[in-house]
Amino acid sequence: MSFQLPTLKYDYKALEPYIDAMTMEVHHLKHHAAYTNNFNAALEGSTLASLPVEEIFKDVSKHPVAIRNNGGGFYNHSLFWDIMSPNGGGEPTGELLKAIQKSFGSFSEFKEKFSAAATGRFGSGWAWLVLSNGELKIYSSPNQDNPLMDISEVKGYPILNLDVWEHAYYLKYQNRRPEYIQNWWNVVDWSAVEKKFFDGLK
Ligand code: MN3
Repeated sequence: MSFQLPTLKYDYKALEPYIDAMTMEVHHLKHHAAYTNNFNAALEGSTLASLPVEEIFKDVSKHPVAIRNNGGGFYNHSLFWDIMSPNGGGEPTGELLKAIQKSFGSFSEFKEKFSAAATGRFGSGWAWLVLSNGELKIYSSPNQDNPLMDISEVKGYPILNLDVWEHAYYLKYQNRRPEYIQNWWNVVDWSAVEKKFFDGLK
């Protein structure tokens, strides 16, 4: 058994003009595929290979660093594709909106804080919205780390993430990471994020 590169639910060009087709294609077929292949290679012959990825992350500090980096790359991108849509943007509703208001005051304050975490991540990494003990938290991780890992400074169930590695935006935005982040909100699929939120509450 091995981990599979997921198929996207939209075309590479579907997120334009906010994320360009070339970036999406290279990101999925080259970067994400490499993480997936290298993750499987790192697991070969290990008893970990039969575990769900979430279980592997729980003790990731005890495993070779290739498992942390490539397992993170496999998982983080799978979530990232899933929480975007050509019909995205706008604001969440219902219980998710209430939880965001409770934790951050308002949706616009949440957006500002999440954008700041993404902009401020030095070098390569991710911004996260995490369900942590029933509460929503924002933080950013370096490299391919994520909140399911035992080494994470904030632990919990990730419901939204944003890739701020240069490979995620450089072809279209070059050094303008804040512009990429601002435009990215237009493709966030709040119904997918809400689904993750309810999964995390279970
Ligand atoms: Mn990436």
